[in-house]
Amino acid sequence: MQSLIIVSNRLPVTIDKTIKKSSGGMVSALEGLGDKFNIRWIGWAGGVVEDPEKKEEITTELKQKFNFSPIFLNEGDMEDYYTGFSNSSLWPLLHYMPSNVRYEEPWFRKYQKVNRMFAEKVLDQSDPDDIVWIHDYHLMLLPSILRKERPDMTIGFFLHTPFPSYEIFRCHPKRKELLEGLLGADLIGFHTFGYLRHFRSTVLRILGIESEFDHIPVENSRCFIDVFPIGINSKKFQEFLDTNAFTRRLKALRKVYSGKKIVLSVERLDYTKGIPRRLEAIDLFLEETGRNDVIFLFISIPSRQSVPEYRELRQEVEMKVSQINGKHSTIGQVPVHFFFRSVNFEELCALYALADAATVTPLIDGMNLVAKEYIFCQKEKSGALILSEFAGAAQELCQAYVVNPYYIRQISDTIKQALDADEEEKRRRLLPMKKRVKKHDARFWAESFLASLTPRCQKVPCPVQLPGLSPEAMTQIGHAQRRALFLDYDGTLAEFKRIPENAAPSGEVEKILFSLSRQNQFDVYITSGRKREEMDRWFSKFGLNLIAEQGFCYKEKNADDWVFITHEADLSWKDNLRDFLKLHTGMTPGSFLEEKTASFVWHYQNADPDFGIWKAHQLVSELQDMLSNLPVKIHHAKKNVVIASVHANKGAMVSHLMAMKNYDIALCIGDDDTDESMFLLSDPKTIGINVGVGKETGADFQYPSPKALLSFLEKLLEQTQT
Ligand code: GDG
Repeated sequence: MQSLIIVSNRLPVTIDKTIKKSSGGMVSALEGLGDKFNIRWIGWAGGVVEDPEKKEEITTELKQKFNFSPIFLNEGDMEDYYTGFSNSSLWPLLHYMPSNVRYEEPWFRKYQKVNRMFAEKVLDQSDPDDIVWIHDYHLMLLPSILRKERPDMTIGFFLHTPFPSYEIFRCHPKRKELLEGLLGADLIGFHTFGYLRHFRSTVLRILGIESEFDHIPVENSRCFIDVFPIGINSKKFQEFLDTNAFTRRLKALRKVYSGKKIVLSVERLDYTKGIPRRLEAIDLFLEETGRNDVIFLFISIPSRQSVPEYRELRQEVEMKVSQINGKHSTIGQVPVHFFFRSVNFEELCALYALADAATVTPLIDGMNLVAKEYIFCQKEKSGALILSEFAGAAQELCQAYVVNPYYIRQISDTIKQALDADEEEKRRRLLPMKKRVKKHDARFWAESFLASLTPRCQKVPCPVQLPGLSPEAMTQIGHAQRRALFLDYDGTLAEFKRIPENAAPSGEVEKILFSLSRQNQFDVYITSGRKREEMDRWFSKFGLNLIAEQGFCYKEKNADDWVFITHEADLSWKDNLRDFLKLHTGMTPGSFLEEKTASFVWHYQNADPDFGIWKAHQLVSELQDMLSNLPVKIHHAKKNVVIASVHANKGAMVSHLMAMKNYDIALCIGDDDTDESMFLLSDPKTIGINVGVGKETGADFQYPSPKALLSFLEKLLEQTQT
């Protein structure tokens, strides 16, 4: 059976005198998958255990009882990795609260260290074919650490919190490292499309990687992104709702609160949950309605009390509760019942079933399971769910009473509306939500995530539309006497660089260029859009033929001078266009204009990515109108727009040289729009090879990346050697 390794910050256990399994949604969702997978779970056991014997004991028991493998953190790890980096830095960042974000350098070092500890454990506990599913913001570096060690590993990552907009995420000092860490996964799951959308735009703006609609290209592979809203452990709730114990408990609670309307709040005491504003709304409600038959029941679970913001929040909330009660209590009626503790599962179910309304008004929340659990537990009556539009759950529970958690009057009015609504109205809202919550439960969530993860990770190194060079083409090349190789540079031989000057040949590229200069099987032409001077500066040392300015001129390897393809090109359009292009450049900060003998190139790789592409489309559309009757071609290439004389054409130059030199075969290799003129030549003696993925091309064959092309070239030289 296939093994599934779940990795999360905490193991779902409480270790006291005995070890007990705790039962969150995730535990039960995964338990249900036991028939499909052999499940192992890796995570922190909680607390600090120093004694090696005790560690050994816990490890053995966890393994035997539950197939869990514990990570042990020391005091320092706990403070820096958990309380510090995870809860005081990442949590507020991911929840749009940059003013609460604190950052200390040692915290990140510990976060790296603990992520590595998790990686070691995963590597130690897994076989190459296992599936690894990592959970949440505590382990954002883990996917890439694992990927480095095991390039073929199947790795999924699910983020349980929101992913904020780029403007927020960019505030974090380690934004780049965090994103790079995540991109080691094969699949990243989010609760909502909004979070996915923010993630894509953040990756574009911080890492400069443009994503496809469903994946982000990463080196030679793809990191898929998709939406999987988590659900509740419906089986467990249903089982309890069907018992007599539940009926008894509900009856008892009804007796206690007889004659009262109950409005319930259940959450960890966290500043994301919108508790102070909700209390203000309650204050307003009580003031305006004067009702003394409504009880607001707060179950506030103590959380992260070692973080100062949480201690302050507790004080603020307790103060507000006492003010409201001081103001609105009457004999026999205290409006806010505040419990700073958790209740057991049975009590929780009974409270859900009892409450006439639930107020779930977080300022922001990844999903919020309480909202779904409340809906599920409505059995005999129809309770009203008052739900923040900023909880992920609001995307699914559209029939709830949706409120803006910052709009106190609206919350107050909605409580009134919900309590006054008749049974039919409440049922009309409840039933479709109940149906959805029941069907899309935690098991459904886990199954759909894994169903997406497994087929996508078939270890295909890189997706290409076209195959690499065929054996027949290789034979054709082998038989040819006079062979030419037209080789584009940027994006083909060398990876595309944000700053064009930084793409000078080095390392592997330099090595292959020297190999090409030493061989005599092919006449090699470096076929670029770059200027003549730059070509001379970068390539003269290799002793190769050069073609510059998109095919407008060439220089043979031993020659001193450049030869132009024609002296009759009409270039007068350039004078009319120059000022227009300069104006366009000025209006697009970060862009720049390059002028060549027979062309202009407007580069926007350093402009704001969205604005740059928008201005490029605008430019192309305006130029098409302006230049329609002139001998000019417009190419929207990679992060640039080329406006070139029709004579600056790589295809035309290839034809010219083929005829002049009588080649029997020519391999034309390139990656962008300006190379298509070579691929579209109808001469059967040319073979087109495109470098890239997912793009329409007229080439015959394809390699996914410059790296893949370099290996192909090495092989080509070997195989054509006589
Ligand atoms: C994170 C994201 C996302 C609460 N009080 C008691 C109690 N609970 C249980 C509830 C519910 C769970 O705790 C709380 O889940 P939430 O989803 O509301 O919130 P977080 O813990 O912050 O979870 C969140 C979630 O991950 C899943 O992806 O929805 O957005 O922040 O299941 O029932 N359980 C018991 N007693 C209590 O007093 N027994």
